[in-house]
Amino acid sequence: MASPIRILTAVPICDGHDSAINTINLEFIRHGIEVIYLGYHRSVGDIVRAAIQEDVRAIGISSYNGGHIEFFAEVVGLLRKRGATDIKVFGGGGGTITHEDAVAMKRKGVDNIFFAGTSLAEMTDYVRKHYGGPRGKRSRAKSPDRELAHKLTEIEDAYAARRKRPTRNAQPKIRNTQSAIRNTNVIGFTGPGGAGKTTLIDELVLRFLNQNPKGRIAILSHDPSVIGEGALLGDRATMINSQNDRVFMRSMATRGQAGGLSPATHDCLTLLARSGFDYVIIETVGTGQEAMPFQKNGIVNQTVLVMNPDYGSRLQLQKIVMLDLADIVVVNKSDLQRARTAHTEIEQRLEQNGRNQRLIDTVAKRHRDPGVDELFGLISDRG
Ligand code: B12
Repeated sequence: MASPIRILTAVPICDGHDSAINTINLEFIRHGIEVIYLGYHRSVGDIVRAAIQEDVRAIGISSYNGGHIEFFAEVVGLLRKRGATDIKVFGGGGGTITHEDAVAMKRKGVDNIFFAGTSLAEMTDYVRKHYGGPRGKRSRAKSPDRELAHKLTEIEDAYAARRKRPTRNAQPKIRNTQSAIRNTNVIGFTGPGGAGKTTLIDELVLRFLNQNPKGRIAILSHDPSVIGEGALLGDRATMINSQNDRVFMRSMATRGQAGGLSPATHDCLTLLARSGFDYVIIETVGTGQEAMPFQKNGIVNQTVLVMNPDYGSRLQLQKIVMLDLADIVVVNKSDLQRARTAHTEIEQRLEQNGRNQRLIDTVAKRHRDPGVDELFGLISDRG
């Protein structure tokens, strides 16, 4: 079986019209496409960086701010500059992009523009027809981001085809891989959906970038999907600080695997851990009580369970396996009313384990939150 088509969608800078792209995303997903949604108000640089790292087949831009001719052309131009001409550009923008504009845009390298009144089925058919065939042979990528992105795709494709093991080409060419892994701090984040894992990670990334002016960080982020079906890979849309050239982020769909990660995760994580990053952060999908996603991934140095104060009664805590396993437990959204009770109840639960696990309260949505500072101190300490 082939991997699902992966595309990236976004709304340009100075544009908050996201209603059309939200509908289109859902239709793409319903038709088996994996959509990495970058969100609105996104710059050319952010879009091209994300598309290269995610190794998508095409970028779909929804534009209503009036600057479409220049914006689309700049996206095409930057892709060319970065050697990523295999990534195509298409889009729409109802009442704002005229037929004459579309002609000019196509002349500048845009594949297609969809006008008001086009049916969702037409757009989906277009994507499947034009971006769904096998990828042609690609020349060797000259930039590190592209090379890494291609190798991650090879690993995912190998698993999708049930070859199980990645191809030899997907193995990283690093002489001393063991010492490369030793120098990389790999941290696993898990927890229920809506606890704020992505926002928390984004705040930690900010602290890392500030503390290490030359350091690089990788994020491997997961969202759920059924095997052979589409998925909304939306973590990038909540990320602000992670839109940075020193951050390599890859979004993965679980492709039918339960437990929070994808069948290809272990190999992708190993590749990232060997690729010279200072930190690799791995984020699971929103997990349930039984999940212990990092048990099989021997290269994760520390595990962080991010909880929402609203987990129900104290009894529920007895059933959450990760409370036994996590090195650090975070009660995020600790500004909520129930957070103090949650802290006390979780503290008592952790005491039963006798493992010296750390418990930290955070408000990840708040800038300069002291709880996030404390968490950053702990994970950078490595233990
Ligand atoms: C809904 C809307 C809003 C909503 C947006 C809600 C939201 N979260 O998206 C609200 C009310 C908030 C809003 C606000 C504003 N809006 Co407004 N808005 C519209 C409106 C009426 C419809 C746009 C829309 O969503 N259409 C529904 C989609 C599904 O259909 P469609 O646009 O026809 O798109 C088709 C294809 O193009 C294709 N398509 C679209 N995108 C993509 C992407 C891909 C990848 C693909 C494959 C296909 C595709 O899908 C559709 C298929 O039929 C348009 C008028 C118009 N007719 O376009 C104005 C319009 C875009 N807005 C306009 C303006 C000026 C504003 C404001 C600046 C107003 C103000 N002064 O505050 C603000 C700016 C908001 C911001 N932060 O950017 C202007 C823009 C003018 C310009 N650029 O020259 C327009 C054109 C209205 C006008 N005639 O003046 N707006």
